[in-house]
Amino acid sequence: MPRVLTAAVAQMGPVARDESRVQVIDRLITMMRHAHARGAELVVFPELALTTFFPRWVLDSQDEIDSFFETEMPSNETQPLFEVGKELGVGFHLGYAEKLTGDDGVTHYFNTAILVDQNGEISGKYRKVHLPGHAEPQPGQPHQHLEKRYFEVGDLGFPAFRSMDGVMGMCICNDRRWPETYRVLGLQGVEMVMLGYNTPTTNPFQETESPHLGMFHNHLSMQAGAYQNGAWVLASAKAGTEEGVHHMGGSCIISPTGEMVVQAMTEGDEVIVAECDLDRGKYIRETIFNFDAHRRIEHYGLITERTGAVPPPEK
Ligand code: ING
Repeated sequence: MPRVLTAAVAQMGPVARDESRVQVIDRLITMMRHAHARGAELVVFPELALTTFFPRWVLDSQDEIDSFFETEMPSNETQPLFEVGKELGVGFHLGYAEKLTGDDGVTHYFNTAILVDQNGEISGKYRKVHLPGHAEPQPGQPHQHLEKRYFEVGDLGFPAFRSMDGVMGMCICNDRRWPETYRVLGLQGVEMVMLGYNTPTTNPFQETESPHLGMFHNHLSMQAGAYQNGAWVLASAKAGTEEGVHHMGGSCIISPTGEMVVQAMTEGDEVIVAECDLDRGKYIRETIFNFDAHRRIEHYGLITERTGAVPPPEK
């Protein structure tokens, strides 16, 4: 009996700086209901879905910084999304800014994503590891990219979770560009990777690429990661011009073969859906990317340390 999970990606258009959590949750519930009407049992929402992408600004007031973070999940404002998910039998992935105070009394700030199952229970959590941009404002830039200023590097690794009759993994935005992200999940037998992204098309840390290259690299990274690990990749953008900064769309569902199954057509709130056979990647992981049969870790050297080029062979 095939394990087919009908999954949706719910792309979001811009979230304004002053848009309340209640207003955003209403948008997410509208898209969840639409996805359910199209048969979806899972909905993937973007990175930092509850607020505008605030790392574009220098925020000096700690109170203002904290206003973008959640101190509990679910909270009174986000609880309705969990309730509707349970009512409809729809699980979801949600990205948000997480503030927590540990037992040691130290406060931590993470760029976080959770997986919530069809019973409205949190079945997985991930905290973003690859934080792009800077900790200090860059002079002369139309906007900043200060994720290193506002978030700590995630402390949960790249865990895979058994949920929704499959092996699920998550990553967040810049993580999707790094092959290590997919491989660490692939080594755990992941069958579906969910992620959200906020990708400005101009960035203070790199020359502005022509738009076609931005979208090419976006999809290239994910299609390669999907194929090389035999896993579905479901990617949800926060898109459109948000507080004056354009974010790329291109939300998509990619099969374990690396094929683009469905892609968003707009830069607004848009739901795309696909029937995902969780066994689709099995043949890839058992043949071409059979790690036990073909992967030769002993020949890779210390890939966790930077190594320089070797001198040319003796004549
Ligand atoms: N955003 C971007 C991303 O990795 C970026 C940063 C933009 C990197 C453009 C490279 C090119 O998609 C986040 N939030 O990681």
